[in-house]
Amino acid sequence: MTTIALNTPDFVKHQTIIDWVADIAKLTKPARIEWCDGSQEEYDRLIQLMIDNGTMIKLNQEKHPDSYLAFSDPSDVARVEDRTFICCEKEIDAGKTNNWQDPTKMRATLNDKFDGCMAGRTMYVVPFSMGPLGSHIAHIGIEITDSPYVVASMRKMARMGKAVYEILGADGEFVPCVHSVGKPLADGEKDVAWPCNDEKYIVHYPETREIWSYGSGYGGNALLGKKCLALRIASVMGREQGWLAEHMLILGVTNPQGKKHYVAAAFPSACGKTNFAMLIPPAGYEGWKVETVGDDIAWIKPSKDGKLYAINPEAGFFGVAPGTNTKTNSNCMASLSHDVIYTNVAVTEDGEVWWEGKTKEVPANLINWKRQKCDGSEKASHPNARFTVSASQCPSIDPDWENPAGVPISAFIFGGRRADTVPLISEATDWLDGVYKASTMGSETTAAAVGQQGVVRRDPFAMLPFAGYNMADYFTHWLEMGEKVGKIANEHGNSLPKIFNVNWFRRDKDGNFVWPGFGQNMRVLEWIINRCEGTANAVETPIGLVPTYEDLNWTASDFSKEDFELVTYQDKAEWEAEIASHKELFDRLGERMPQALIEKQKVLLEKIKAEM
Ligand code: TSX
Ligand code: MN
Repeated sequence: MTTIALNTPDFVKHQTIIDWVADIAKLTKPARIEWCDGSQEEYDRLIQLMIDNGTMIKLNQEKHPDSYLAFSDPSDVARVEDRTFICCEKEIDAGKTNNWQDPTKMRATLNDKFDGCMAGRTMYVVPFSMGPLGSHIAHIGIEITDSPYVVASMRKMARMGKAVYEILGADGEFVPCVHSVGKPLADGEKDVAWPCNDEKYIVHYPETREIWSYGSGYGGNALLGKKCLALRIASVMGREQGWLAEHMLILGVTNPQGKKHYVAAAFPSACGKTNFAMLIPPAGYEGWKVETVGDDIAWIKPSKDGKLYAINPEAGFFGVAPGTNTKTNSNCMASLSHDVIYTNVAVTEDGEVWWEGKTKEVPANLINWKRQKCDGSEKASHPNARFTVSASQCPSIDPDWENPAGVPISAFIFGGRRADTVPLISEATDWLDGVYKASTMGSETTAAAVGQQGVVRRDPFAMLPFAGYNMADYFTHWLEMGEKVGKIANEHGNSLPKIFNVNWFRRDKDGNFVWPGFGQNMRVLEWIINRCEGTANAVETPIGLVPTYEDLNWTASDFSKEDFELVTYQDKAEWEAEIASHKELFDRLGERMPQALIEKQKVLLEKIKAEM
């Protein structure tokens, strides 16, 4: 058995990394090693390689300059939650909502799976920073992968390249990430267009801060900087070090007087996070500006004077294509004007991309995401089809989106997709009330037929699939952050961000949405920032502070007081059932549930019974 040459380039001076790469090569036995430098030349070469291999096609270069379309294996199209593991020493530290496995046992399994798994392939070493290079809030990772698709995507989604090694120096800290599609090639064996393995493992070691991913090439499983590092591992680091790693978009709102506020918002999937992050103010909001810092993840650190500063650890958008159009998100559509990697959308005969909801008309002679001619019997694009694009291409990108100091957060917004019960907007009375609202967040499954009520799935803080530790401990961390940072803030004349709960998705008896949503959400956003400024009114109700019809700005709107009633009414029976179901959630989350939230549930139920 010959050992392959490491060929360590001059720009890598970090012996721990060199030794680790050598160890992984010894285990996975690739045909060659390539240390990525993040250059355009490298990107172009890998794209050409994937075109030659049949992984992707080049799109119509007049309509889509420098853009490409990859087709995945039909079985490798989404995150695999049941194959996602948190391997800490004690099971209780992973909690009821994570798949736990004994770290020693998992190491044996992984050693077996990764043994020779890169045979016949190139092993790429990908250096990346989550967050602006050198930011005190940023963290560095190195991903070893045998997928050129991962390398090309990481270049858009993270700050990738040899400059990362300059920051690391000889002994800087990094999160080691190992990824393989799990499809070794025998001598002379021809590769397939999208190699992957039926058996998948997405493994996190919170204690040693390692990530191991096997069997999938899909973004959420394979771009390890995103969900694995920036959420699961970072949430553990944040708890230890006193900061927050959150599944939140970040946007800035500037009023006509030039006063700017940043808000961070958490929504479960299928609630339009990317659309909200790129909101365009409607008619009547001339002079207002909404700018985008991030659409998926926020890392939030307290400053010495008790303010919370957030960065977007990502450098790009890995967004769901279906449903995106110039009406729902024209900033996003403009971001896609060039340099995009699409995955699993459909393509027209002249090389233009198409997905459900892009245009009203379905183009003739489409090739669907399974590379077959469309006959109308199946969707042309996969419902989870994606675009991967650099955030710098977004017309609404915030001037401070790469500020290493982050942006100060005035408010947190939590929301879900609820046909009933939850009003358009409410404000928490204090931090504990806000943490309660976020921890009991729910969203309806969207597979339900129109008009039919979906099933509510609880998704605390929209973090259920992404917290790298016990969800109950995560609530405690939020409560403790409130206490510690709140105290420091008070000492400096500052205050904690206010916390709000929104629901854009309420329906009437016939199943029609009663709130127009999209740009109209600006009216809610204005009330939120005016509440932060102290210039907007609210009335107290058993479930929090709410605006009256008169408290919202209806300039250039025909939304009536009766319409407003439909999106804001509070139904006593619905709320009694709602609060009762919160107890089921808390019981499910186990013995580490903070007492303050358990008490809050009881108090709320009594309050609703007495006052609603
Ligand atoms: O993204 C959405 N947002 C947030 C926008 C800033 N969506 C799309 C969700 C799927 C990803 C919404 N859908 C929103 C919303 O506020 N609201 C709705 C529901 C809705 C859908 C259609 C209409 C009104 C409401 N009206 C017409 O189609 C004419
Ligand atoms: Mn997400």
